Amino acid sequence: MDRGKLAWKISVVGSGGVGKSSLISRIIYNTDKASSLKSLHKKSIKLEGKNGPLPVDLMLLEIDPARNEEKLMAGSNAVLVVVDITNPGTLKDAERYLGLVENSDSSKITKLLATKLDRKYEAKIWDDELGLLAKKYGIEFFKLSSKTGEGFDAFFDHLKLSLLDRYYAGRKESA
Ligand SMILES: Nc1nc2c(ncn2[C@@H]2O[C@H](COP(=O)(O)OP(=O)(O)OP(=O)(O)O)[C@@H](O)[C@H]2O)c(=O)[nH]1
Ligand SMILES: [Mg+2]
Repeated sequence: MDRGKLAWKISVVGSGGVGKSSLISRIIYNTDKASSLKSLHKKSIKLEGKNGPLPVDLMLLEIDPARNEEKLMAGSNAVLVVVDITNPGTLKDAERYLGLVENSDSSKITKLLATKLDRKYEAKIWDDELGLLAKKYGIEFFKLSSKTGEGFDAFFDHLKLSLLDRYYAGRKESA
């Protein structure tokens, strides 16, 4: 039986300039160079499903809640909240955005991402602060650079596993 291809929406949430577009480019093209001004991007991947390869389209959407875009998060399968390790104000923003996610409809996959890791010598956000915030919301945090790719594969592999787990857990519930 062909149930059609799966499409999962992933919201990339963060304040102006934290690196949302660069992260999406890293996910889609494996470079940090944004190649278009579209706000919705598609990445076709194959996950290692229980019964063989599971093709999925990831729909990536960039959202800046400071511009009142938070409604766009509705229906997301995953939300990636992004902070810029060189900009401490973005951690405060992230805390507010995590609150928005927590209060919205369902139990989405949520991850806290600290970007611009290639500029770690200018970092103004520390691991213990990231750890505390992540713990408060019961989520994991990752550090990565969209520019160099450092830390990206570990994060993306983890995200794919989380999405797969969620998919099979949901099917069990509805069976
Ligand atoms: N060094 C470094 N610079 C980065 C990284 N990610 C993004 N930048 C830079 O940070 C600036 C903002 O990046 P964007 O990806 O446009 O950020 P954004 O969150 O989409 O910005 P808005 O859409 O304007 O809110 C650009 O100059 C990027 O080149 C990174 O991992 N390392
Ligand atoms: Mg952008």
